[in-house]
Amino acid sequence: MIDSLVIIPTYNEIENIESIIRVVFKLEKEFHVLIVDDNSPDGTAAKVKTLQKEFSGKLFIEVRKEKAGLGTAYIHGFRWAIEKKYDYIFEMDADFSHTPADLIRLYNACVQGADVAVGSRYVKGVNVVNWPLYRVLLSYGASFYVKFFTGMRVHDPTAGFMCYKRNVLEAIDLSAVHFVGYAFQIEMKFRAHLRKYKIVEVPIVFTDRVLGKSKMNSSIVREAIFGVLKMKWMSLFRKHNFKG
Ligand SMILES: Nc1nc2c(ncn2[C@@H]2O[C@H](COP(=O)(O)OP(=O)(O)OP(=O)(O)O)[C@@H](O)[C@H]2O)c(=O)[nH]1
Ligand SMILES: [Mg+2]
Repeated sequence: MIDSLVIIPTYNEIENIESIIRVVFKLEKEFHVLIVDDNSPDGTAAKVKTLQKEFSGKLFIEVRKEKAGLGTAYIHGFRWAIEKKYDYIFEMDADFSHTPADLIRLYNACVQGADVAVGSRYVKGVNVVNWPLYRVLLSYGASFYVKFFTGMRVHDPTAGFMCYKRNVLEAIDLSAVHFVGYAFQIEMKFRAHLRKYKIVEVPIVFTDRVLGKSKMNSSIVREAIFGVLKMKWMSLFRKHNFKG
């Protein structure tokens, strides 16, 4: 029985999807892969369906009706993974910003005692390649902002390269998760932190996407800025709701 599922949300990733799937299946450790595609107009889902013939029993796809944000795509994937009883559930982007070989390092961190492993760019300095300066400043700045308001000792709270043990995702009330962009990543870590799960950061190097288009936009940034304040507020005054 394969214990690990990598969830990859996709929206218009036709240039990346086949290669990322092939690279994951070539790793030394065996992973299953679930693509959560939001009906990408570029045919990403159709490509995955073709590849399913070659990777039968280990490549899965869920297609949603329309683009509904990365956070809800992950929630969809988490529910799927919990139902199928995977022990280690990963988040990874399709665009090679995350190095698939690091999945094994995240896995090892969880096997060695972490409840949540975070592929972290900012454990020591800033390990980001080819991002424009404003993106680095935004992301690095966010890490101080989040630490200040939440008290969470995570250097890279917006990180989207993660491994969760299944019991963590089972304990969190997924239907109560509010946010969809970077704030979603912060919220998931904050919920795990409030429940006192052990969060371990694994240093990684993050490289800007080479192919395809970014889906980052100003509303995602705004959601994160105001979202952190809202999360803190909710955790103080509606603790049970937020902890759930
Ligand atoms: N299913 C789904 N996937 C999404 C959505 N938005 C983004 N994604 C995927 O989530 C991953 C991260 O999105 P990116 O656009 O790379 O966001 P980013 O890494 O913050 O920004 P860039 O690296 O600059 O592009 C990629 O695999 C995207 O295809 C969405 O609304 N639905
Ligand atoms: Mg990206």
